[in-house]
Amino acid sequence: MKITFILPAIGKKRGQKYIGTWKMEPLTIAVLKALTPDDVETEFFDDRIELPDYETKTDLVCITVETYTAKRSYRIAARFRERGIPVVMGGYHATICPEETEQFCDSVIVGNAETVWTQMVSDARTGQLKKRYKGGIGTYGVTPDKSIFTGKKYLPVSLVETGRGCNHNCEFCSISRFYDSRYHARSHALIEEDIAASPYKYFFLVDDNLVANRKNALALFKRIEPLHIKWAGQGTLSMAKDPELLKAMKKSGCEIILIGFESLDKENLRQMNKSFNYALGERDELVKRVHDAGIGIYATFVFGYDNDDEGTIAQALEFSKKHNFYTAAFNHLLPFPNTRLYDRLRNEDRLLYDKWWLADGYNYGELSFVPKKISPEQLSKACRDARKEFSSFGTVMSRGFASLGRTSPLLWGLFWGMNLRIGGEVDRKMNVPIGENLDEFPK
Ligand code: B12
Ligand code: SF4
Repeated sequence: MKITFILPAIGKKRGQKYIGTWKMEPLTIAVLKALTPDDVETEFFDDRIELPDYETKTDLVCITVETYTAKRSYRIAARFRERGIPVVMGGYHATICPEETEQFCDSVIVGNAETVWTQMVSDARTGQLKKRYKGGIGTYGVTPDKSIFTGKKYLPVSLVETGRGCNHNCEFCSISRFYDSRYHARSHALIEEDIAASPYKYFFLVDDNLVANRKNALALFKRIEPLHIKWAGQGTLSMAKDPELLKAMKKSGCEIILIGFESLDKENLRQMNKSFNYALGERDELVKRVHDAGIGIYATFVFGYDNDDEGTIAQALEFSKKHNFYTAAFNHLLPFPNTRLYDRLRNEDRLLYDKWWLADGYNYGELSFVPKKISPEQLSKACRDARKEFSSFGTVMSRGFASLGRTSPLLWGLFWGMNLRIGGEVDRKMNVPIGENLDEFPK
C-alpha cells in the first residue's frame, strides 16, 4: 500500500511560486508519517514549494486542511478522486467544518489523528473507509518521523511540539474552539528527545501558549537549559509580570517570543474576550520587562474590531516602532468558521460572504465582513500600509540596531533577511485569489 501526503498552499499566482509563508518543516506531516505502519510506502508533496504529481501511483491521498487552504485542498482532492483514488482529510478546518469537508473527500478525521490513524489505514487497505473518524484531543506520545522531509528545502530550524491548545478563549481564535480552551502539555522527555535528535541548534517550539501552565513551563525551561539551544515560541503577555519565568525562559535559550497584543484599545480587547491583556497593566512597562530579560518580541495585532479605525492602526504602528520589535504582524480580522466571532458577525448580518474561504472573488488580504467605523477597503489598505511602513528601510535599520545584543548573532543576521523580505512581499501577496493556482487551473 502507498499513501501520498499533501500540504496545500494558500494560493499561487501565475509566474510566482506561492503566497509566501515561512517555509518551515510541517510537523503535522511528520506526525502522520510516524503513525503510519512500516509496511506502507509513503510520499509527500508540499504544495508551497512544488506541485503535487496528480499522476502518481498511489492508493490513498491524505490532505491536511486549514481554512485558508480549504479551497485548494478540495480542488486537489477532486483531481485524485477523478482517478478513483480515495482521499482522506483532517486538520483544523476539517475538524471545525466536517460537514463541509466530507463533501469533497471520502473520509474525514475529526480532531487529532493519533487514536484513529491505524484503524483508518487498515480500513483503507480493505477498501472499507468510513465516512468519518472521531480522533481525540490532546498530546500523545508520538515522535515525529522527519525522514518524510528528505530532499525538501526548509528553513534550518527544527520544529518541536511542546503543547497543544490554550487556556484562554479569545473570540476570534480557532484554537480555543479546537481545544475547548484547554492546554495539553507534551511529555518533557519526548521534547528533550526531539531536540537531541535535531541536526540544528535553532528551534521553533510549537505551542499555542507556552506559558499557559506556569509550573509546566518552568519545569520545561529547566529541563532544556543544559541542551544549550536557541529557540523562538509563542506565549501571552502575562509572562511579563513574572520575572522568574522570564529569567528561566532566557536561560533555556529563548530568543524571540511571539506575543498577541491584538489591540491597544480597551474596548476592542473586551469585545474579543482578551481583556487580560489590558488588566496586566501599562503595556510599555510590560514590553520593557521582556526586552530587559534579553528576549526579542514578535508582536501581533489584529484590526477590525468595532472600535478600530485608521487611528487605532496608526497607534499600534507607532507603539511597535517605539519599542523596536524584532518583527510585528498587522493582520486584519478574519472570521474563521465556527468561532464565536463568526457567529456574532453572521447574526449582525455583517458577513460579506457566507464562506469566504470558498467564495469566488475572495482574495488574500481582503476583508470578508463589514467593520463598524471604517470600510473593508480602507481597513485592508491601512493594514497593508502599516506593514509597509514597519518594514521600510529606516524602520528596519532602527529596529535592527536596537535588537543587537538582545539576540544571538545568527538571529540578528536572520533579522535583516526576514524583515527586508517581508517588506518586499507585502504587495506581492495582496489580492491574490486564495485556492487558485493560475498555471494549473487556467480560467
Ligand atoms: C507552526 C504554525 C505555523 C507555521 C507553519 C509551519 C509549518 N511549516 O507548518 C507558520 C508560522 C508559518 C504559520 C503560518 C500561518 N498560520 Co499557523 N500555526 C502553526 C501552529 C502553531 C502549529 C502547527 C503544527 O505544526 N501543529 C502540530 C501538529 C502535529 O498538529 P496539527 O497540525 O494540529 O495536526 C494534528 C491534527 O490537526 C490532525 N491532522 C492534521 N492534519 C491532518 C490530515 C489528515 C489527513 C488527518 C487524518 C489528520 C490531520 O492530526 C494531527 C496529529 O494530531 C498552529 C496551531 C497549532 N497548535 O497547531 C497554527 C495554525 C495552524 N495557523 C493558523 C493560521 C491562521 C496561520 C496563518 C494563516 C497566519 C497568518 N495570518 O498569516 C499562516 C499561513 C498558514 C499557511 N497555511 O500557509 C491557524 C489555522 C486556523 C484555521 N482555522 O485554519 C492555527 C490553527 C493557529 C490559530 N491560532 O488559529 N503557522
Ligand atoms: S491567547 Fe492566543 S491562542 Fe489563546 S485563545 Fe487567545 S488568541 Fe487563541
